[in-house]
Amino acid sequence: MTGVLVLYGMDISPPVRACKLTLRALNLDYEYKEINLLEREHLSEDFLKKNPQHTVPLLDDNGTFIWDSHAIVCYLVDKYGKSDELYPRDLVKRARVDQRLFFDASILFMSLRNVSLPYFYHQVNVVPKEKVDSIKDAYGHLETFLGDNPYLTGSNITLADFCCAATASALAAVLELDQQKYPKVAAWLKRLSSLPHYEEDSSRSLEKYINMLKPGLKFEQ
Ligand SMILES: N[C@@H](CCC(=O)N[C@@H](CS)C(=O)NCC(=O)O)C(=O)O
Repeated sequence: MTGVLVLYGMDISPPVRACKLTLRALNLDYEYKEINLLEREHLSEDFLKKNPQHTVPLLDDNGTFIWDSHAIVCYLVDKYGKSDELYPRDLVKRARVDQRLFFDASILFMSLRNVSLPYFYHQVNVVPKEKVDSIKDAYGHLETFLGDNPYLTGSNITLADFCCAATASALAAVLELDQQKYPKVAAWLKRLSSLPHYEEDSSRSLEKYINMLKPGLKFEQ
């Protein structure tokens, strides 16, 4: 049953891009509703009823509301995937994907949000050194996770790649990826960018995001 899925998002948001990539990979039709965070539309009574945590992305599947991109993408594969390739049912394989998803939620994305949220909502444009260091650490972990594999958990693309790549690519708004230091991360991001429709679902919004954040930031020495 498709067609009843509604994704609420803001196009520049990294976790929204991860959901769009997943919906595309599953070949699902959905309605997209833009929520302008800068206009505080996520704090409206109507949106708060759907998601009291007031974050995007938010999925409405026929009246069931799910938020947090990681919960959304896992739900989509479990419910609508024709195979379990993107989110394996095998417990050990799934645990590896989950580890990377939780890494994205708790480490990778937070290293970005800790800079972007103060900037967009409180006009804090000076980035302290420790916040830049946390981004370097996050890039380093991704480099290690990749090892000799083309994707984050091995030879197949999974939800871990969609979620982590959506965030990792956006980190360039704060700290450009050093290709000499993190060659595997650079090659992995390039590999993902050749997915069909990646431009439409991800690259254009990414460019917009970087242009909104990067020029305004200053760095503590
Ligand atoms: N872990 C969440 C993070 C969601 C998140 O922080 N989204 C940002 C936009 S990128 C947002 O909605 N910010 C508004 C707010 O937190 O009030 C996810 O993966 O969905």
